[in-house]
Amino acid sequence: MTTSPTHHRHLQLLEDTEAAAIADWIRSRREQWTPLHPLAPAFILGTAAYIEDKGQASDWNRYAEKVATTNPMLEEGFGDATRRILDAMGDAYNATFFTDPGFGLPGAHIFEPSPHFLNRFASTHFDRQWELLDLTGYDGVDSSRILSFTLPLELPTGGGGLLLWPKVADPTHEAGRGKTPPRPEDMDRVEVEYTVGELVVHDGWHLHEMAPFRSADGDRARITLQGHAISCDRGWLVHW
Ligand SMILES: O=C(O)CCC(=O)C(=O)O
Repeated sequence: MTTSPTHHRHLQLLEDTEAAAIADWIRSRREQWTPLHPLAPAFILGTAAYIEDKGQASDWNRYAEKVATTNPMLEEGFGDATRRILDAMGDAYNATFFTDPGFGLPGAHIFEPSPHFLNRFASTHFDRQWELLDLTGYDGVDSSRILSFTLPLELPTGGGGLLLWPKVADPTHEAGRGKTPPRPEDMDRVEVEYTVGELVVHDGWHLHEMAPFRSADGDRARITLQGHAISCDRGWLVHW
């Protein structure tokens, strides 16, 4: 395990063959992928609050309904890997990590090779998904303690990574609810290199962004498992 000034950690989790088997299963569920963009081949599998919930009261019901359908599917496809993520994070942070059937399980981001992804294409953001969830059932929710994690299962030609800045969110900054904070200077930016099967965990209050593709060649996609966690009295509630 390594740490850095941006407080990210790498935790070895899956063998290449295990990661490839999950990526193949995700591909086999293509008809259940949700497109993220009208033109670019970007998709998710699962239910992510940042997509379903734009802060309207009715959005919460839609999120909950979709979670009830997708959670059993994700459990069938890679429930064991999700449990291994929770166990590894539990060991690394010496705490309990748990899921709630009412919240989206960690799901998959899928980006197929395309020139669309050669330039910076993703939002620069802090992870404020927890603001979109109904956390009233939990005591001691501490939004200053959040974590985000990504498990690469397949990486495109040239690899993949995460752009991460030492900049920590100003709690008064209205960066949530779909607004992208202004892009900071790139000078102090770190590019975290992803490795298939190695979980990257970071404090979601550090500004970050998916790194662009380095090549649009080849047929390997960027397929990752993605999730977030927020601290409460019971431990760390994992959600997407
Ligand atoms: O896929 C990645 O590298 C990071 C994704 C991310 O930042 C997010 O889903 O909040």
